[in-house]
Amino acid sequence: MARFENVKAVDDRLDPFEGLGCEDRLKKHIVDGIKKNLDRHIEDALESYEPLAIINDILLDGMKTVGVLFGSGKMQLPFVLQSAEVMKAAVRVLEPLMEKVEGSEKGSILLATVQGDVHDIGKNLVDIILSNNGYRVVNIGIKQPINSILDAIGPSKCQVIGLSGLLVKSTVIMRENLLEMNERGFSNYPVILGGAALTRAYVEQDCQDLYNGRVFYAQDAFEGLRLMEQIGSGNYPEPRTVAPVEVVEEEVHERPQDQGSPERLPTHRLPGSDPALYVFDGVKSDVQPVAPPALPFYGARKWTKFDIFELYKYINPIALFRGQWQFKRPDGMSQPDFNKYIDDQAGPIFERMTRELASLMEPRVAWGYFWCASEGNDLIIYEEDQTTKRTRFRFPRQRDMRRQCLSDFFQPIESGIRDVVGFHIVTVGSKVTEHERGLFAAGNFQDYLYTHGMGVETAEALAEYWHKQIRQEMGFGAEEPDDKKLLFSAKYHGARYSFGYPACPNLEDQKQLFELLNPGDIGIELSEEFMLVPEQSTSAIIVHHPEAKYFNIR
Ligand code: B1M
Repeated sequence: MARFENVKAVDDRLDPFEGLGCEDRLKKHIVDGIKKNLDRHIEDALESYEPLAIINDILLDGMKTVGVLFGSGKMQLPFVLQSAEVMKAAVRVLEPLMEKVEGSEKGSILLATVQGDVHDIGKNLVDIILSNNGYRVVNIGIKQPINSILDAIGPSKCQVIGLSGLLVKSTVIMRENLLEMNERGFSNYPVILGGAALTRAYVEQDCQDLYNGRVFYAQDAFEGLRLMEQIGSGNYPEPRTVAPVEVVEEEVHERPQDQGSPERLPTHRLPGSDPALYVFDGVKSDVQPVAPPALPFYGARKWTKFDIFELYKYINPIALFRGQWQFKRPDGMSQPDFNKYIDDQAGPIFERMTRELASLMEPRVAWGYFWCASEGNDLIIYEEDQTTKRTRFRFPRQRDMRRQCLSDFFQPIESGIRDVVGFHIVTVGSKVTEHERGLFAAGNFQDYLYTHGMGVETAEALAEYWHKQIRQEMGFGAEEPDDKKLLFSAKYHGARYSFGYPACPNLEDQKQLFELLNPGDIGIELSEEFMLVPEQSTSAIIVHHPEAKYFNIR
């Protein structure tokens, strides 16, 4: 913690490098993330050292200290990224002075997010950490089919293949990729797999069992770094020396998207993937449908006029500061001290970001209300005449516990009553994502993380804000909690379920959703893999039933 105090307390009039030798000065630049006077101090060091020695022996030593501080909980991720920025800036100065020395890198990895998966940030964090710790990284981007990866690996001259992916489906794709690598004779490449839907057991047991080469699991970027070191030295654990790990069943939190640490989904049994869960066997849950609210209007509408600063008030600080920006409570720090620490550290960054990004946020919403009725596991959507069937969603039913299924929250078809269901799709547009990409490319890693987090959580905030609007339109405004904290833990009337989450796991259902809401008008498209474009967008089915809460499907 002394480190952070120093960062804040630096007095520009004093020279923090006073009295230090050239090596310690450069290390201090790296560890404390100070860019000022870096060029001058590099010039001084060049009088005694070759550029390559400055990188390998001094700067990388500084990065090693950064890794140790991070690993022991004494440095937070944003400051690690600040150090990486300084490292990159230093290398930029030194590289033109160096002959390209073969083998000067510690190792090399080709990084890709797998086919159908648009998630960039996890892979890019791995890129930042590895490339600023002496590894050569060839980052070929998102949505990469195995063909492109294997086409690129030879020319890239990389030693390791790193695959990233956040979607549950990506875990299956990774498995298929490994099989294809076996078949095509690429299993001499060690593979590192990372991403929130993976489990260690799945990678180190299931995937290792089928891959002829070695495959490793990295829970985070630093584990990726450790693995690269182990692979480089040939000093890694033999396969299957890991103790059998019990299959981790999916945990569903009240608001899964608000949890700081990724929930681990079971990868060999995807939630809701068993066709039997969709076949209605006549046994419903004990949920009793309630009288529907008055239909606010039939069909879809759009809204684009927002006060961005009003929306920012709906950002869940825990999700942003701890989940996205990854501020973690250091060992031994009390919760109240940590709360204060977060306020002091992250609060001013948040203020800055809200201003800087205001003009890049383009909040837009498509939402609507439709007549509906349930039939077994299905939810039938009707035309305005309440009689003509328009479309039908089919949801999985829990095989145990309360045997819940989303359709149970609605009036059954045989009641003759037409119930009301809401849907929405919200986006903050693509400008913020483009800006984020620019920051990554320019090596502004800390702001890259901050901006990405702001984009993500502003999209979530917009969904929260609009769900509140929907509750009001449905007539539940009087029941709103006063405290935003209760809003963030979904303590309000009804629930919003995002497609792709356990109760409605099929991303394909978004096709029907698009037919209902037609969000193309506000610039939201559905990709071939049923992902929403722009990236910072989210969709949901809004259920008015007072008992509707998140539940899991096994
Ligand atoms: Co959504 N989302 N989301 N989401 N989201 C997930 C991915 C999901 C797993 C949540 C869940 O179900 N529990 C789920 C996918 C499930 C599935 O596949 N069916 C999901 C869904 C369903 C969706 C939507 C479809 C929901 C909807 O609107 N209907 C929708 C889709 C959006 C779209 O199509 N454009 C959606 C929307 C959103 C938000 C916009 C609200 C937001 C931003 C998404 C974005 O970034 N574009 C969001 C968020 C925030 C999440 C979760 C909660 C967090 C993702 C994140 O930012 N992680 C996520 C659940 C989760 O992960 N807990 C979820 C932080 C990031 C730094 O971590 O990428 O894992 P990560 O990288 C880490 C490690 O994993 C590791 O190191 C990194 C750094 O430490 N690592 C590697 C990663 N790759 C590695 C490679 C390595 C080594 C380590 O070596 C090669």
